Amino acid sequence: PQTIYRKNYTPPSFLVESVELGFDLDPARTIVANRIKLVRNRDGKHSDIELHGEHIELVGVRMNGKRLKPGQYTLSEHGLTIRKAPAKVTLDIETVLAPQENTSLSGLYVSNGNFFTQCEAEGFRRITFFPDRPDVMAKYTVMLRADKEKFPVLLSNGNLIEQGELGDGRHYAKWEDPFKKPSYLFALVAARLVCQEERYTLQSGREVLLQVWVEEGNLDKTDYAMQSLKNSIRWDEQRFGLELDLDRFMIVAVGDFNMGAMENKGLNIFNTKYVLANPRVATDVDYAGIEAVVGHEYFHNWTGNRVTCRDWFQLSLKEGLTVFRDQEFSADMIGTDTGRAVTRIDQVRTLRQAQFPEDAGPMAHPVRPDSFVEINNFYTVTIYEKGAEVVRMMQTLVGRDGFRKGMDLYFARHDGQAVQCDDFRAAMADANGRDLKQFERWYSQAGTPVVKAVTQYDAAAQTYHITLAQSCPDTPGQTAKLPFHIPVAVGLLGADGKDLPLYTDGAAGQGTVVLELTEATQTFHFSGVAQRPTPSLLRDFSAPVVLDYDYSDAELLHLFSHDSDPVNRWEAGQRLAMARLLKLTADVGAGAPLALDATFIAAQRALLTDATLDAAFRELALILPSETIIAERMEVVDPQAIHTARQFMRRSIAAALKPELLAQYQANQTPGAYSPDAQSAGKRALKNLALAYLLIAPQAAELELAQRQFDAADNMTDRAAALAALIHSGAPDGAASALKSYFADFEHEALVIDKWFAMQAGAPGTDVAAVRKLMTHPAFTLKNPNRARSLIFNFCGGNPSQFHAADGSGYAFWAEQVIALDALNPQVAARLARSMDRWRRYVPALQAHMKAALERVAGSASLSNDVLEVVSKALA
Ligand code: BAL
Ligand code: ZN
Repeated sequence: PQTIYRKNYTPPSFLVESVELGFDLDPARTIVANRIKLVRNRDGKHSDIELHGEHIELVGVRMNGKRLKPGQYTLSEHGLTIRKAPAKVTLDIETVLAPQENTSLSGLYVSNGNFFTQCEAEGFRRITFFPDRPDVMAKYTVMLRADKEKFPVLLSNGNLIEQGELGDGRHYAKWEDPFKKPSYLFALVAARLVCQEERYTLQSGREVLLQVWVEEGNLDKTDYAMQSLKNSIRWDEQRFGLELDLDRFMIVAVGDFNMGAMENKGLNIFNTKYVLANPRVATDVDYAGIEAVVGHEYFHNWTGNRVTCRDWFQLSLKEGLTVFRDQEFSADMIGTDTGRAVTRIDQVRTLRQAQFPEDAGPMAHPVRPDSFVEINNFYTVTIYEKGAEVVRMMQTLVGRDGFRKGMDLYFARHDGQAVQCDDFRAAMADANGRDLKQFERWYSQAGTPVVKAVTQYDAAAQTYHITLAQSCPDTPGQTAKLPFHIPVAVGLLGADGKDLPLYTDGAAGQGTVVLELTEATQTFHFSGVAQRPTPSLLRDFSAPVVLDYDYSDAELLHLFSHDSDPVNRWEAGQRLAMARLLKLTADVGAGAPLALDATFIAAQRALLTDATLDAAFRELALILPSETIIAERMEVVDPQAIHTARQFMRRSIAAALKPELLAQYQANQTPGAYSPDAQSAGKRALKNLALAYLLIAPQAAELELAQRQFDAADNMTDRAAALAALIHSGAPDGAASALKSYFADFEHEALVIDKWFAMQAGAPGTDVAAVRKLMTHPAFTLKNPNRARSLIFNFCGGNPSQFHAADGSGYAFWAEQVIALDALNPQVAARLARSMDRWRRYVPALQAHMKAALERVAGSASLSNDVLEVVSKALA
């Protein structure tokens, strides 16, 4: 396969003025008529028209009305080239597709009998021949024709300008998008659907139509998505002065979807997972996900659609920024300081769980990559979540008001354009008179920087010195990294646990100061420090780095009890736990006896029972670092030892804190009607964490408690938590009957059945044989991405002690499934292929099995570029 390099970017030779698309929709044979008006681009290098096209049949092409003969164009498996074209051209291109055969879910496809599209990144070329690149923006008019009985609803981008009957049972609808857009934002839906709709008044007084489209039985699950959409619209007006630019905004839910959702102009297409919710079927986490994803896609309307990417190397320009925006939206919707901190802690956990490992593995890439084989492999946690961290750091450096100024300048300069990550950084710098040149390295250098801190206190001079040294490990293709521009937020705690007033350059008396680390090593001086402080470093996780500081237990306990920064308070607890988990893991490996100190237990107890703290915060602080996060801290990973160590710690906590856990279980009940608000969700989270602990080595009373919750729950959060606790308890009878009744109750709710598979896939008691058995269940199918993810991904990525079985059976299973999925859906297969990224770090016996499995996949015939890129990089 061919590698594509950022440095080889060339402007398009032709630009598109307008596109008129006509669809005669038929699941077996859809005919697409495409009229494109092209003009020669002044910046273009030649006079050839290059149109992308894949997996479609060309019926005919006319240029300025004349049919082109085969010798006048070149057709390859990647597209169509017309050599030496005149400066102004109208092309009429007809293609034929078979949407019902399209299992890749890219381009035009059929899901449950309905038509949907997914065009990002390069799906439009599976519909028609077109310059399918984001820097070619055009106005679209779309005519849809289909059987009226089967497809009563016909939707596309923009405004509905005409509709009517065609005779012989068919009807049509014509849509026009008033805004220029790149082809990846094109969408159509032809379906039997119903909608919840609402007229909504923007702050300016303009009225818009909002719609949420779902299958008939799901109209009782659209309220939260609609509410989230209205909240998003209001939030973007208030925080960024950005108004909805269309008269109509639609969200459509589809059960077969590769991603979470897609920001097509005016016609967002969503995975049902991020639309459908009512208390009976959706958990608190689902509700939060819906709010975040509805926000995310809506915010793309400005950051992505109005200003888009010049090329796919700039993907983080829209994704990092839009994730940052949806993170801020979710935090603002909670509206409290602790609520904000809780969302921040969640972000840090995601980074450590998924992004840091990616940054340290074979697929590591900069936020703005230099090359790729398959762009679909680059919709990563680095582009999204690290990209959002990079945007967040800019806000930390220029301040919230400065950030707004930078956003305003970005839109003033680039509205309607396809631009680069550098343009965003330049707008931030210019609007604030800041030099952000060095900051560019966050976009160009991969890898997670390590910041090593050393402190020194001089009692006589009352001075305190913090020396920060940064380094960044090598990543594929990149060595000898240059220093980053790192904002390090710092506070100093006195013996009473309060923040000391800080006196240093740029700070006079605040509790927190942002140090700007730009050199390899720098020392920062504080004066007027009357006592030896406890440093609270990297507050609010002010940069996506690993902080290396030799904290004593006493210091960590002090921070854990008192830090005014909740994120670092949580972090101190994680450090206390991690140190012990690493020691326990080593002890397991050495066959030494395991023990957990009373100090740690006491700290856990104090936290659990501290009623002054929000339940949501306590729950997060009580979650131990995951097995994946522990593995990342080890040179040589023994997954069984990690699992044993972590389970030992959980059992010890459960045994020592049983009365307190029971008391918290009772104290955090949420009587009354279910509400997904953060306060109630936090209480349920803490209560259900307590339940999970109580079910670790359950007696009859605890099993009964879980069973009672399962039976009585009026919401999915409590029901699923009780079921998960029963499954994890290893008490087979309780779990079996609960699993059975849960399945019977929700047989027709696909998203709930996904949870049923997922809970079993992730349970340490579920081995490969059990997963294989679940795959034979009539409700299982590889073809539906949500279902495949719920069982197979959750096993390969979320059940380390079984996936890494000593005989390599988990890896053999993985190889089989990657190959099977690849034949259906390469994008989803390539995601699963990533489960083996870190194979070189495992104990030699496992490494050998992993390598064999990787080689088996790499050697399989007719592999997609998607999977080939992932496994080749892993083996390189
Ligand atoms: N643009 C792909 C889906 C998303 O990030 O919103
Ligand atoms: Zn996005």
